[in-house]
Amino acid sequence: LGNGGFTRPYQSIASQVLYGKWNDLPKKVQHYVQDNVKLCKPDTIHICDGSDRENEMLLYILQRDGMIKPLPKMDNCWLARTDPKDVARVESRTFISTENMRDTIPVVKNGITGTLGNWMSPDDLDTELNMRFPGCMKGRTMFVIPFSMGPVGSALSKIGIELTDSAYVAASMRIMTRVGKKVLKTLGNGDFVKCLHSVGAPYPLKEPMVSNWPCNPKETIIAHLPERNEICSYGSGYGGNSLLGKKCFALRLGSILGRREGWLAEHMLILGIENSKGEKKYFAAAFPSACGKTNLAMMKSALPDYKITCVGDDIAWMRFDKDGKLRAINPEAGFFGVAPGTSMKTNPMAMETISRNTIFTNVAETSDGGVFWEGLEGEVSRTTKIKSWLGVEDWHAEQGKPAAHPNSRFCTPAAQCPIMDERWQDPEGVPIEAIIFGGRRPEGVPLVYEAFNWQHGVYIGASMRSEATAAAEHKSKVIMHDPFAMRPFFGYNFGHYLEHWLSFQQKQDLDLPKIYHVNWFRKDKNGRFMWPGFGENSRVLDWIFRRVNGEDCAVQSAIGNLPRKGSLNLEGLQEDVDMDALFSIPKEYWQKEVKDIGKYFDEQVHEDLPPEIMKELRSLEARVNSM
Ligand code: GTP
Ligand code: SPV
Ligand code: MN
Repeated sequence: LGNGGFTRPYQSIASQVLYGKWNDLPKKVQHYVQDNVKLCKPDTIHICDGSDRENEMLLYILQRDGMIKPLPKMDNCWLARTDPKDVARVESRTFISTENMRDTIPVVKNGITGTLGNWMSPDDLDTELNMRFPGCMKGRTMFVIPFSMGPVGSALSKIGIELTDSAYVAASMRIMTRVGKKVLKTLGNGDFVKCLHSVGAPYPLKEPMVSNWPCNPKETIIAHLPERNEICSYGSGYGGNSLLGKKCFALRLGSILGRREGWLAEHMLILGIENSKGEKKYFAAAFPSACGKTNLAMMKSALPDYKITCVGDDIAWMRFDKDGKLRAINPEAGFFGVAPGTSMKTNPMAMETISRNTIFTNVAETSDGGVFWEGLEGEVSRTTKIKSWLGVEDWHAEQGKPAAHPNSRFCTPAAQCPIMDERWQDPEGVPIEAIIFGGRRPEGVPLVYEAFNWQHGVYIGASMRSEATAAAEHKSKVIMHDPFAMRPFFGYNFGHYLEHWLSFQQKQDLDLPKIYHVNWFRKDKNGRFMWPGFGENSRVLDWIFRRVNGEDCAVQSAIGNLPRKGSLNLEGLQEDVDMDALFSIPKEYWQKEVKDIGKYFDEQVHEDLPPEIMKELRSLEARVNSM
């Protein structure tokens, strides 16, 4: 083995293991590690066991390397600042590689650039990976992370092994997933999803690090090989690019498995809602990145009649059980949530959750050792000094740049959330009675409407659009198509995904959930939100709850069923809301909407679009035209 020009005698792999026991690894895992040690050439190996001692060690290493610092005002909380070039998911560098292109992306109309995923041939991907991975971990430790998506041992759960050269990833995976010995025991010599990750900065470094954050933005690639059950991610240490259990496994590979095995892997929160009579339901909701899932999942209801509980805030794995009920589990064990906008006023449950054992990334810090971001202005004293995420010492809003990066995040254990649902780790999952779609729609789209039936609901999911956010590299606030909030996360051809969703209406005896669309983000002429949002969204959940119970409180409109006048409970609403404006459906706007959606389907999904979806679009068009 090369070692700075000197040769040293052959080292057995077991002797490279500085933490953990090589012989504790099942044979299949040993082979996977061995192959990649040979390829990536790390100096040492750490086999994660999920223990507290290990956590202390990871935090020690991260501090020693200047990647995190303690936040003394809080309890076991840490601040990481990344290289400013590595702050979000990189969709343009995210690929799915299959033999057959059409398995992965729809065949687009002639001359059009596809926007529903990036495909690469296995040969081309091999070339790309071979340019990057050989020797990529030189001078670093390889962490071997056995993790379970879903409660360990649940029939709905799945196991992965992530190999990474980032202690930040190892520490974050411990929060976001279930890690350690129990997972290995459950796995035995079974198959697992192979997840290889490197920050792409071997020693000696080619370029100096920024903020002590190793990464390689020029060479970043996030690759999925569903036919080999593999994920290879290189060059980024950031969230969705590096915590491979999350978007790469639970959504992209998960959606492929789901189609094959008859279930659904979705970018959805799961919440429980219980009224004062003790009647309880569970809803799932898909909003695009940075569009309100975490906030809805742990909201404090403004209606005193309801109690909300949280099952999950980002991903749902759902399967119809033998009684035809749709059951959902949250495959994660933590929240990787957007920091800006989180406050005691908007999301007190999140504030309580993140007060301890939390890793913050790219937020600002206060002179008394706490955290700060946009939205916390009212919750720090005027004498506190703020240091921005970029390290500007005496930060002031007047300087024109945000204190925290708009996609700054907290990584925190779900178990700490005061309103976790008592069944959030139930291996059977919870029964879903309503599915809610939504997005940031500044214009034209009412607060809530209901699908006429399952097929219409699938159409509504397919036609979702939303203003771009900072969760990925998109720059301006354009309205993007984001079907099912899954555009960046589809593991396979979106046309086939639609067929999969539609297939459930053909099956006998399924209790298909009702489907809704919500929009908390409609704006008035002055650019202000028309609806107060957050806890007040419970008023919409209440209406949905009553609809699911069969209450006659809706009226038909061209786009779906709307709350009958007076049926939305507005008791105690502090703000003056122009309900007529909030629920208006401007005919011209919707005529244009129908046209845009038609063009999108025709260009992007083209021959892969199921005829049922086109039929729904045509019916909508006819209803809008006769408004
Ligand atoms: P990802 O983690 O990226 O998938 O995002 P998410 O869907 O979980 O979004 P999140 O709940 O973190 O909200 C994103 C941003 O939207 C935050 O800044 C919130 O404060 C803001 N937000 C959430 N809900 C509402 C709402 O009801 N009204 C308004 N005006 N803003 C909201
Ligand atoms: C999202 O972008 O939808 C997230 C954050 O939840 S990330 O983990 O980076 O994907
Ligand atoms: Mn998300």
